[in-house]
Amino acid sequence: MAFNYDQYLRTDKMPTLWCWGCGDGVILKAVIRAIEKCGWDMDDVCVVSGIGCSGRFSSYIDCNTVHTTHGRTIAYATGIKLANPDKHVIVVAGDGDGLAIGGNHTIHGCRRNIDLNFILINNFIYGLTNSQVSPTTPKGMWAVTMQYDNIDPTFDACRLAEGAGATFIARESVNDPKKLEKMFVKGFQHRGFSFFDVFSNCHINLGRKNKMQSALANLDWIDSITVGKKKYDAMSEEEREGLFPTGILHHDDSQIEYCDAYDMIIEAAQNKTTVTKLHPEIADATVGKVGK
Ligand SMILES: Cc1ncc(C[n+]2csc(CCOP(=O)(O)OP(=O)(O)O)c2C)c(N)n1
Repeated sequence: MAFNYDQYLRTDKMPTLWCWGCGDGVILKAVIRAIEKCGWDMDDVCVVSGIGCSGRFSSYIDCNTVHTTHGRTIAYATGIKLANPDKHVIVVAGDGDGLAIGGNHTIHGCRRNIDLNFILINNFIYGLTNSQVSPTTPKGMWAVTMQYDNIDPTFDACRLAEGAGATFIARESVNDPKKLEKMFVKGFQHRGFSFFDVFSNCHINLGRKNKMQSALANLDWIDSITVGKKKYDAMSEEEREGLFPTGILHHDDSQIEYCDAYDMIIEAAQNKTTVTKLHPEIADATVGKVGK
């Protein structure tokens, strides 16, 4: 039987404002299927999105939603999650939203390991505002603000997330909706910060002067720069040039989740003591022998 998306969508908002052939709809459907696979009740799900084409995500999915300010998704989502630790919070941001104006929040969300599901819709450009360069626009591509081609180095968001401390990191593209769905299921079930770098097409604004004006041409290009992690790991440094590994890139269940850590503060305050006295294991080795 065909999957019934309607029960998860605000059908009165259809058709979407996304351009014809946009990958954002593929991601929306994969998220819905993953929610269904996880058995989550939509009343227990909160989707927080930023500003941009990707920001429309929260308008279309029928659950608790917040359409926040540009670059501030993680700040809002952190408050929502801390106040409602039993709810499932999904954050959606574009590459401009999540890595440029909101880059600092992304770093600290990863570092705190708060149980958020952060979906970076990475279309390599500022889509909504018509083709300004973003942190992930590849070096050498044209953008409205890089009329002579982009001179900024190509950026791997997953490596940033790993360096910052995210405990689940995965990448897939809209070329493979099944893999996308599976990735979301795994990450949604992970307790901690899940970082999904989803490569999507924007043939209208990325493609128009980069020789991929059709969705298919843009998707072909995405295909040409992605390779499964296993294959990637077996490649030499030279072979890896210009390629991004896909699949689950990092998964660590050993780190404390931020809401759990925050509970320790409440416990310490109620007992008029400190977190490190109650839970010495929480202190980092760098605390050393400060004589507390
Ligand atoms: C504080 C602030 N600065 C700038 C803007 C203008 N603005 C709206 S969307 C956007 C960028 C969107 O690009 P991205 O985050 O990559 O999302 P996409 O549209 O590609 O999904 C910008 C700069 C804004 N709305 N608010």
